[in-house]
Order: sequence, then C-alpha cells, then structure tokens
Amino acid sequence: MSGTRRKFFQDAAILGAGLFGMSKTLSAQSREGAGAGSARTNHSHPGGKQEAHGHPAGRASGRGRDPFLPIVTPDIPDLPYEMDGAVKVFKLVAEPVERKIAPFKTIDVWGYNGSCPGPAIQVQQGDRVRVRFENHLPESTSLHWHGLEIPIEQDGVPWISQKPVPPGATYVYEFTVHQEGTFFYHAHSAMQEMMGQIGFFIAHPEKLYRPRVDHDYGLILQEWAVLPNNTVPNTAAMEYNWLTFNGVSGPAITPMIARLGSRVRLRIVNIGMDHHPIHLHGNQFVMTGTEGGRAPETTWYPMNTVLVGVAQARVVEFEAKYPGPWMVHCHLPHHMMNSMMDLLRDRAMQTADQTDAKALSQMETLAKSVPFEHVHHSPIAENANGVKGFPQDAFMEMGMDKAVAKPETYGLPDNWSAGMMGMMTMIRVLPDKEYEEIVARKKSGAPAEKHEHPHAS
Ligand SMILES: [Cu+2]
Repeated sequence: MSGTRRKFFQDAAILGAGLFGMSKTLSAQSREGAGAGSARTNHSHPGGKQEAHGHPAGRASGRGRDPFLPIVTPDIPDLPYEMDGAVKVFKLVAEPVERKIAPFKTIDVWGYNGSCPGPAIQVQQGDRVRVRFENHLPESTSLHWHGLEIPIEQDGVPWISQKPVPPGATYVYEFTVHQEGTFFYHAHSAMQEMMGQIGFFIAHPEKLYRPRVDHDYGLILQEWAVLPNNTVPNTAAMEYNWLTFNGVSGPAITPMIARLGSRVRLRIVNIGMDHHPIHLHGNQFVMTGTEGGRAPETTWYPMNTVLVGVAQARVVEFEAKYPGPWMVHCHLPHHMMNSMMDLLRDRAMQTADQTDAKALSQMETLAKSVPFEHVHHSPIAENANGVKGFPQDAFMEMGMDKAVAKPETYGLPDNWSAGMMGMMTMIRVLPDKEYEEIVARKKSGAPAEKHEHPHAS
C-alpha cells in the first residue's frame, strides 16, 4: 500500500472518531445504531468500526487531545458509557454467564454484563471515570483496577481498601486516569478470577502513539478445567482442558482481519495459572508496550513469540506486509487442543487397532450427535497401526467450518477449522478487494459462504 493510501485510511479513521466527537447527539446516535459502539451488537461487527465508523469512545474532549482509534476485542462487546458533565459513567454488573466456548461446549462461568470476559472499557488518558458497579453474584466481590495509579480507596481489595460489595449491592468507583496503556479490571478474589471475572480497561493516550496503527486488537487469555459432562469450571484445578482467547476456543474465535499494507497492534492480557508464549506466524513484531504502558522505541526488537505471563499485558505491533491467514496461538502444545472428552460422553471410542474407514465412520457417528456437520481427518498410512506410538494427531482434527462460519471466515480454505484448537486464532491479512468484501459482509449481516465438500476430498 502506498504511503498516501495508508494515510487516507488513517485519516478516515481519525476523522470518523472526530466527527462523532463533535456533538453528543451524534455520539448517542452511534451508540443506538446497529453498528459501532453498542455493547449488544458490536461483537458481530468487530472490525468495521476501525476504518469505517466512528466510535463513542473515540471522542476526544478538550485540552488538545487527539481522537483515538478504539480497540476491537473479537467476541467481546464494548461497555457503553454516558456523560455526566465531564465524567464518563459506565455501568458494570457482575453476574453468572453462560459462555459457548465451542460449538459443542457451553460452560457456566461468571463475568460482567452478560459477557465473559467482561465488556471492554475504553477511555482516554485524562478522563474522569465513574463505574457504577452492581453485584448480581451469589457472593461478595469487588473490582480491582489492575495497573492503574488511583487512590487507595478505589483499589478494590476487599477489607483492605473497601468493604466487600455484597450480593445485590451497588458500589461506585470513581477516579481520574492519568496513564495510557493496556489495563484490566478483575475481581480481587482468586477463584472469582478463575471463574472468569476479568475485562479490558484500555486507556488511550492523549497524543496518538507513533507510528500510528490502522488496526488495534485485544485478546484475553484464560484457561478452564471442566470435567466431561460438566459445565462448571473447577477453579481449584492446576491442570486445564479448555483454553480460550476472549472466552472462546479455536476454531470458534472470530478471526482478526487486517488490510494488506496496514500496521496492526495486538494487545494480549493473561489471567490464569499459566504463562502463555503467544506466537505469530509469518511475520516479525515488536513489543511496544506492557501492562505498565507504552515502551520506548529504543527497547523494540524483532520477535515473533511473546511470553505473556500471568497478570501481564503485552502489546505488539507489526506491518501487515504478507497476505494470508496468519496463525496467532499459544505455543504450549497442550494449549493447542480442545477437550474431546465432551464429544465422547459416556461412550468409548477406539482410534487404534482399526481401519481408517472404520475410525472415520466412528467419528462421523459422533459428529452427528453434536451441532457440527463434518469431521475430517488427514490420510494415514496403510500400516499405521503397526507403528509404535500411532495414533498421535491422526484423529484429533475436527473440521466444523459451517458451525463457526461468520463474515470473518469468508474465503478461508475448506476444512480450515480442522486444526484450530484451544488458544488459537488468526490475523487474516487481506488485499483490498478481499478486505472490503468481508467488511461489506459484516455490515450487511450476510451469512458466510456455506459450501459442501465430500469427506473424500
Ligand atoms: Cu498457553
């Protein structure tokens, strides 16, 4: 992409944000509209608002602050706000949430405002922020603002900085955000954290970071221990069988899209029991920020795997120079799997000591009992059963393209979903035409392309 062309996109994004900032009425309209900024709808249009739409959070108010490009958190909505004078007022409700983490698995977790992780709060450095917090959980809780330099009374630690917020009660947090960066809110109770109680708190800088980015995405890393036939995570577990980005396992995660030639920022936050090495295929990135804010450019160096430790945020940026669906995933092998035990239920399945056709037929029988249509696997050798160690990954693949189809998956190769499991998603770097096609599909609500393909293929 030419420099001029890129500048056009950047200006368009900034202009969009700026326009909405011109009047409160416009801002309110955009919240009510079907597109950007609505907590209920924005997860189905995660990319569109970056280039084409303004965003209520994108408003810069006074004191020479730059309008900002909101982040997009696939599969998690934004938290809307209202202005009370110069104060941004959010309402956050802690409550139990049913979260469909895969087409065949829904778990009972706790989150905020119907979402787990909770909706993303986006503010700007310098903002005065008020959060009306309601506790709809069956036990006491509180909200901690991870990384924010705010008065001790706002720190959200039960008995230390405040009394716990009992069930049914409301508590008001209010503070001024003088920092910029990638922060998060969470319950300050270990098991509630492991039950899902976390959300993004993004403080956009007063002055835009340079170089500017065209896309800004956020992922929250979580892990769950859910026994077969169960829906409630074991929050005391030390081993995990479900790994999620933004509360969804691959391939159900909505892929991120980026225009070829754009600059992409990815913010990753980890809450859980494990540290996750997050790897990007086919590109090098630089780490431009941590949970403490923006890192000076002199500290940037090329890498393609960033270790995101527990309680850390890591922000990376790269130039999207190479077209293709580039994988983004945790590289711990056990975090690149989904639990198949839920498919087996009370049945035993044998994959060894039988023919390829028989194993496939068994997989197909299983597939008919769950809401996805196809199960594929890659070819195996004639003498596979005679080889010690077989099978390893031979029967792990579970293609479910149709079950997870959405505009962002449009145009991916057949059976793309077969190898996508656990903490795994992709950034699709798309030439203009393909990029526009997906943006148009997102706007129109057109279904993703459905295509049939035989097992024999
Ligand atoms: Cu991991």
